[in-house]
Amino acid sequence: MPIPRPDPQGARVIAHVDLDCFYVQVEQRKQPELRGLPTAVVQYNSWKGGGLIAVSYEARKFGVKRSMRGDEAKMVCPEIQLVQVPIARDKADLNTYRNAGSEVVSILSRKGRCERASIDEVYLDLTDAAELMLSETPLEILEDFDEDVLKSHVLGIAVDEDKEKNVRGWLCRSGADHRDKLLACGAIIVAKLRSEVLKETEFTCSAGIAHNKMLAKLASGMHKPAQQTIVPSSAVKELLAYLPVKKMKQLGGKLGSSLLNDLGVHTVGDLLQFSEEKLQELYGINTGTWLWNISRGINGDEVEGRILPKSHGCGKTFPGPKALKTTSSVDHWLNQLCEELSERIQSDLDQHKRVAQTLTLHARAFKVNDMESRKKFPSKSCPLRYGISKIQEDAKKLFDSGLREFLGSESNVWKVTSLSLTASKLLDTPLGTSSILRFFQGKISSSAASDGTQKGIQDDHPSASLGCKGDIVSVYNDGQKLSVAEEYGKGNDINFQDTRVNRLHSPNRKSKEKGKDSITRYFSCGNSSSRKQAFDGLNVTNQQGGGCEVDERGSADDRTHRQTDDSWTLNAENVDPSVIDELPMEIQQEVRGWLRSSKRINSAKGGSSIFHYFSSINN
Ligand code: DCP
Repeated sequence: MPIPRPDPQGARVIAHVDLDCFYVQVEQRKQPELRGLPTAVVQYNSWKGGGLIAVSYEARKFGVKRSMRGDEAKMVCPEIQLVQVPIARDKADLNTYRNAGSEVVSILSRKGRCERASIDEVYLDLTDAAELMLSETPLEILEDFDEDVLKSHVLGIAVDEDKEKNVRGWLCRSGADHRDKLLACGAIIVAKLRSEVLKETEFTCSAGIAHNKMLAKLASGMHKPAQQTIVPSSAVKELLAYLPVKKMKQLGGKLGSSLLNDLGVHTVGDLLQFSEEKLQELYGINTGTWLWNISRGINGDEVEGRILPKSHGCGKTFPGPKALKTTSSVDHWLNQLCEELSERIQSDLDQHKRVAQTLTLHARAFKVNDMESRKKFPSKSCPLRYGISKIQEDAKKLFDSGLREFLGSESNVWKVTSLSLTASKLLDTPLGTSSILRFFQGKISSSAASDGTQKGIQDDHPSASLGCKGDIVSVYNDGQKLSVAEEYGKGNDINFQDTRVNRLHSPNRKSKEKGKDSITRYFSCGNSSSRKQAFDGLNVTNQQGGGCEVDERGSADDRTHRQTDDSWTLNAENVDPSVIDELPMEIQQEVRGWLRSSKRINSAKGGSSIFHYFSSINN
């Protein structure tokens, strides 16, 4: 349901930047001989030449469209170059495109808050940069405008033969109000960013510059490729008066159809005839107000400072005769998807220090003897455990659980036409915890190897078990439970634990100073569950921790830990800084950073505790 947000006070400058025929540009960069030629990227599917997913502007001139298949495109444009998406694990591999999108994002984010909205779209909040530019350079005196700026389309100004002169006049007219001046600065900034993107990545992009996200997004698609469009406030009414409702984000579906069929509303501007109360009466308070707002170009959505994806997903469709009919074929594909997902979340962890919390399985299926059934295959989620085999195991459980629910008591023959997996709830890890992990794992790996526990070491990959917690039980949608013993890999626990304790108590480590050996006891104390509680206590202030001392004064220091029943409390803010002194310098800095950020971490709901990083040791 759309959420109405009033425009914030004070003018904003928001840009929406969208790469042109993105996958085609990526392929043309790989094969420069394709530049300038009609080109399309086709899906991994040989049927009728494969489905087109991206079409170059040269090919569009011949009438080639994304909805066509390769064979059809060749009929319309015989010289079209068809490039197949890269393939890995028998399915499309979009990594090249994701990485290319990231290159662009890193350039665009130089000038303001940046939100990556999709693989090739970005919102920018350029308000501060525009205000700064305006305060330093009055536009009226600007003479040297970049060619790209003068080629901007400014909605509402005359488009005659001397368009560039008109644009120049609009950009630096003396009577402009502050809002328009800010937009003019925004246009200059965006043109510069676009030319940097071209220079550094060889990709062209188009942009919309307006006072809010909604208008910027509408504008970016108005003039493509490699152009930009500015929406001054004075042009909003006319823009919306002619904008078909279905073109507006969130009006493409049922709501847009209802406006069209029930109210006879064809354009967004047609909504102006309805009062806010009437729209609320018809569509509810939120949607009613949202409709009233958008018809006036009001949209207060913030540009979220997010340049990384919110989740990682991978899927595969099995159309027509390719539908999966056996659990073994489902298992095969789930394994493939899990491998890809595992690689991606691991790379996110390595590069961005983010941990995914939730694994979700979506599937589309039908019952062979009951084709009329409208019952959908239910999506299932569980806490995400790192490591390919764990993800595979969990994905299968999710599928089985979904299938049981989908079939109910009937014993029916089924077919699966799509499978997808998503890793979501990506939380920032406390600063530096991954190098703490590396530190401990380095020790454990080498020791364990000499102990002949190679098998455990392999399972003990840095990715293993991050994110799994004691509360994993009962999280399955259908109440199915995972054994906690299984989660904590009981079998290997003792070896690893002992190894770690021994290493930390190495004779090289002197603990003469007060508090110096306390953290070793902190890590070595008790069994794995008490250690877990101790770390949880560190991470979530006021939570109950494990039965071990934190520092030498700990037993007497009620501020630092308290014993209640058989559990302990540790407030991160009360950790004696001298305790940290005994750690290697690299770790010291990061633990301090982590303690500083503990407030932020505390606000994240379960699953982000430092214990997750150490729990892998026990698997
Ligand atoms: N894409 C896809 N399947 C779709 C739509 C898009 O795989 N049904 C991929 C290929 C596109 C990329 O996403 O290149 C970006 O999609 P856009 O809708 O932004 O379209 P393009 O960038 O290809 O073209 P345009 O210049 O019109 O934005």
